[in-house]
Amino acid sequence: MSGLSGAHIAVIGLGASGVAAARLALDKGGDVYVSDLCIEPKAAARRTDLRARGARVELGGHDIERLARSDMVVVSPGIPPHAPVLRALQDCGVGWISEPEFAFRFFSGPLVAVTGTNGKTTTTLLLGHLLEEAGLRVAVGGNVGGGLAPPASELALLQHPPDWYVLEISSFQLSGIETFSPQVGVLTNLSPDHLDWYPCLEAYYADKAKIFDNADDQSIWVLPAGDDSVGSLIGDAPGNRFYFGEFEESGSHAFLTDGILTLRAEDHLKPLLEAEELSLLGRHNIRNALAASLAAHLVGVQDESIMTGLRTATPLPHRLELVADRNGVIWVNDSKATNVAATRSALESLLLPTVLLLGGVDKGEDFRALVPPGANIRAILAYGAAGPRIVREVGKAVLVEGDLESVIQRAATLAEPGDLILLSPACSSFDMFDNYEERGRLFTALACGSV
Ligand code: UMA
Repeated sequence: MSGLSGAHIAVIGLGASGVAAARLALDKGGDVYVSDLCIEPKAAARRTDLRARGARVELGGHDIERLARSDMVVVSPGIPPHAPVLRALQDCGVGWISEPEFAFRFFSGPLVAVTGTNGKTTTTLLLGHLLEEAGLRVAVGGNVGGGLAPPASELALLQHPPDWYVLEISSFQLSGIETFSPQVGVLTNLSPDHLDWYPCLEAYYADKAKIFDNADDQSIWVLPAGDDSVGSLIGDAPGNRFYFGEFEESGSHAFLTDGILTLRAEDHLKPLLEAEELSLLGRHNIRNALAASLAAHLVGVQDESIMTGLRTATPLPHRLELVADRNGVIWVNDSKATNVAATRSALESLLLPTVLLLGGVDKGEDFRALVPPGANIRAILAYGAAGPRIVREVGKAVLVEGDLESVIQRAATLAEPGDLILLSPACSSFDMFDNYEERGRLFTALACGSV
């Protein structure tokens, strides 16, 4: 898409995506209208900035008539399909697109898109790092958030187009795509999530499947090996499929052999790095590293460069992050684990006796499968809105009333030297915090004894 001169572009939501989309639309010559339900000071500051750039901005509501008159409506991912504003647009027969779809129309270079239930951010950022280590100019962003990387629309504003765009894309963002088509698509894994948002698991998976919508014979897909649900998701979408997994399976291209991350290229094996040398904790991070290495290999990065990149990769905050080692007790912040699969995977990776902190917003997932067989559990403390259901569904769990600070104090009294205190809540944070980062920061500060 070359420009938008004079086109009426409406942007719904004034969060990070909305601001970036509005700035991109203005940059391309659009006549921009942005609206948001919220009237908080942060939104007011954003309104001032966007007004100064030439947009019309309305807080405290959405003008449906005006939205319906627009040539294009760009929706922020945090606005659910059942939100009154989207219902009203649907009733008027007005369609909308998601923010990454809008950004994609202005990308001028090839794209790797990374989706999946867990591990998206780690895989996206690690892949960006591997490409950078290879001397490529890379624009990394999308759903990542947390100040670690910008929304897709900001990447579309870059003066000098990169060699590769690398974008994390969520199911909410995929739900509003039309033309979005990555050269390389990575699917990290699939498991239940966001059941407070979707009417059923199939609806969540259906949005994930949209990544394959615009596939052609040249598309490259990096997929977890041996996962039937992924097989049904991709169906008969065109393109070439490459598989990664912990174990070597027939037809897989990235796996562990004798504890070494290994790629299969044509008919030879290329050992990359001892898994123990990887600075990212946990078995799931081995899978993320295999997915990122395979994607890097497929876009043409030399194996030697991938080896260097894996060696120099650093852990991300809030993802199995070791934050303190005090009086013989290790504290691990895994606040980003906002679903059952992520917490289960943390418990599979950590072998020390664990005091697990579990709770937050109840997203409707089944907690009964949360503790894997053989997990080394010292205690499970359940808290927050989901606390009572966790206690009913997870053996050993006890309810702790009060805020996260009270939960942490209780955990500290239960942990013995040699134990691990793990915040891996399996729930989102919105009952007590603005986001999982704020929750993780408080845990870290308390773990370090600095509050
Ligand atoms: N709003 C309305 N009308 C409504 C409902 C909401 O105006 O009816 C407004 C809210 O008042 C708010 C704005 O919409 O101001 C919220 O938009 P948003 O939630 O989309 O916020 P952004 O800051 O744009 O963040 C989004 C992603 N958030 C979600 O998908 C919930 C961020 O992902 C992402 O980093 C960012 O775009 C840039 O791409 C975060 C996330 O938690 C990290 N993602 C989920 C996940 O990873 O599991 C999907």
